[in-house]
Amino acid sequence: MTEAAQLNFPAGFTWGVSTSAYQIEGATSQDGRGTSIWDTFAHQPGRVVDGTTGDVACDHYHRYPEDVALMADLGVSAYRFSIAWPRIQPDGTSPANPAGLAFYDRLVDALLDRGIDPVATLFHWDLPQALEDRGGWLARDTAYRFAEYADLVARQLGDRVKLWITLNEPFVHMSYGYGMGVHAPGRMHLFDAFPVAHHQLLGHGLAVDALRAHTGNPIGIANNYSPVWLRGDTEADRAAAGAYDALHNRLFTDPLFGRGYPGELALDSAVTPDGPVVREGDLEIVARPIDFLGVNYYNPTGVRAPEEDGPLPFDLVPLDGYPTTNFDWPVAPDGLLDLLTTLRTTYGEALPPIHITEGGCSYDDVLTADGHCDDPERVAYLAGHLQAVREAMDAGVDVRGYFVWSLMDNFEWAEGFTKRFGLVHVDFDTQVRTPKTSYAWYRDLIARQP
Ligand code: GBH
Repeated sequence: MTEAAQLNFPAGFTWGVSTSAYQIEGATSQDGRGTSIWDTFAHQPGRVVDGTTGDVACDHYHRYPEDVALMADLGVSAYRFSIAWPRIQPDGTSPANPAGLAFYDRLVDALLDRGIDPVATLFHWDLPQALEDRGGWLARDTAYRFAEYADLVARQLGDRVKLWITLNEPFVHMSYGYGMGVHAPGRMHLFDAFPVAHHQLLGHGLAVDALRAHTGNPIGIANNYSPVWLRGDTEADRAAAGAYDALHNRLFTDPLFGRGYPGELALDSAVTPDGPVVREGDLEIVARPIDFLGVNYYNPTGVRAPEEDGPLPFDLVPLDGYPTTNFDWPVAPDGLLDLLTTLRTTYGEALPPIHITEGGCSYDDVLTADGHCDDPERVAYLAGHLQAVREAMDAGVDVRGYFVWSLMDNFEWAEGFTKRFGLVHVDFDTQVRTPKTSYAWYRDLIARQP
């Protein structure tokens, strides 16, 4: 294991933590907040493994001063949070709800008071339900509504937000939400979810324009990436790996850098009853220049050709020889090094600076009777992955920051409260926050940097 003492990063490297609105805020019907697709989904029986919802979550909406104090003591230079669209526009189209804007105003000012840079994500999966009722991201109109929402937020927060992120993980929102139906909105369009990809990316590009009108600060997007590790040596295995890479990694990246959609996915001719999905001029909007690429990295994926004829052109296989988290995700820091160097070789000079906007792991963290929570696996995970970032930087990849997922245990989507990713333990009955060993480790690491 890498000791924290060996991890030296250049001055100015951003040390951060990440969260998202629905996972921590609670207060879902307060101060005029509208219903989001996650409220609807989590309240349907059988959707979330432990039957929980984000109604209260970490009660961050009321406890944000305490949470900001925890971040200040941790010594982070930045905090990545998301803004709940239905707090700003309860039905997705209305004029701005002043009480909704006011919450983020208070949060941003509290952060700035403590010298922490606010990093805001506009969309982390909590679409206003009223827009879902009009087709959600399957509808082209949602892209234009997203740009209007971006304008309302940017007018209010402008340059007080130091980094702007349009979308979080559009791949997961498309595949889990609209492809397999395991996330909100719970639709199952496995083979015709592509409009969801294009409309999110179109919304991203339109939002970049809307944000630029109100801020000079950097704008990016947070994609989740998984390096594809070939498991097999036949031509068919290689084709399967290429197909998975195109779908998981390149679908949401190639068009950002002016390459259009990966050819092997044959998406450019996609049509819906409303006409072609990709219209004239769209790809120029999608490719609006961005100032940084947000990279969410958890693990690599083993891929080979399907053993039997099935609906998908690949099989995902476990990676032998790696420890796993309690989510069964492999712990593979070398995957992060691989990913970063691959992004650099694939996109070359077109690749902007990178922020690792998420990285972390869940374990069965136990709070002892005397109030300690020891999580050595998380320390090892973070040390290994930060070492990988350092090596990628030495190899010439321009990485500017790392944001741990997550500041605190929270509502882990379809897993409810059964998966803990935090540096801070949360007791969901009492709302007591207890920093874990990993919090002290990260604090010491940050304190030692120039
Ligand atoms: C992120 O999604 C989200 O942005 C965040 O809200 C969430 O809480 C956090 O991560 C933790 O889940 O190799 O087959 O086991 C992460 C998306 C998709 C990454 C599944 C890991 C592992 C699939 N994840 N993937 S597998």
